[in-house]
Amino acid sequence: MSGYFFTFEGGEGAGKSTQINIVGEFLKQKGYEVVVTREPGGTTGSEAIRYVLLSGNAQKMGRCFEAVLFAAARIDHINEVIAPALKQGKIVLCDRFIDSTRVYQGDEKDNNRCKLELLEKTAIVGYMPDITFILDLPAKIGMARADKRREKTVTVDRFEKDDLAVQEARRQAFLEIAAAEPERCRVINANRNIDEIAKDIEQITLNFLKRKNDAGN
Ligand code: T5A
Repeated sequence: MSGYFFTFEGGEGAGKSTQINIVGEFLKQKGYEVVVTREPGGTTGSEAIRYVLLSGNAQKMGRCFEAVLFAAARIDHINEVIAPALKQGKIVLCDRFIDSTRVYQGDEKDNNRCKLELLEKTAIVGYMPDITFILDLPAKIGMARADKRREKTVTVDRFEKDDLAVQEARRQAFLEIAAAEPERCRVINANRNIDEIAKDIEQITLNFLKRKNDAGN
């Protein structure tokens, strides 16, 4: 038996963590076994890499170096958390995955696209998400939400420091991925209240699971 793999993507403060927790609880109440996890992170080794990346310590080594670190964290995360959970028939909900690498570590001129594609294939060994929810909202609103959330924590991470134009370009890059892969990606208007967004995601998730159930897999 194999489970299902849903990822949540979008810019800073788009509401991914908020929605993943709501949908996770919703699915548990429906009787599904659910694993909620995140990238970079999800294992001891990957959380250590997360610290190196988000503190900005790897920034001076360049985008390629950072991309390799994200991929290394992903390999460990897949081996230790995602693959075992899917093999046990669980639903895995992951906060960020391959699309974040494509968007954040890709450069504006797509110079390193081939390298990133190769790195992605090597890291995920076929573990593609069944559905990717792309939470879309203007970068300015997302950054304001992230600023508000941060009041409860402490520091701005390496990628949150990038200016509004960079954050808005990332939003467009996520939308381009969604347009290129409509089977996998669902764009969710995240510029609404939390409950409205959750209802959409829950409906899409239930429809998917029903289709799979009806098809006998
Ligand atoms: N990264 C990651 C890469 O560069 N490459 C990669 O391959 C990967 C995997 C991760 C960073 O690493 C980069 C991208 C990131 O910069 P992170 O801390 O995990 O760092 O960053 P985010 O995922 O961006 O986390 P955020 O917390 O900033 O964003 P979320 O999870 O999208 O937002 P959330 O749910 O925490 O909400 C933020 C605030 O808004 C409120 C929440 O209550 C919270 O206070 N909120 C809403 N307010 C109004 N209306 C709504 N609908 C709301 N939804 C949430």
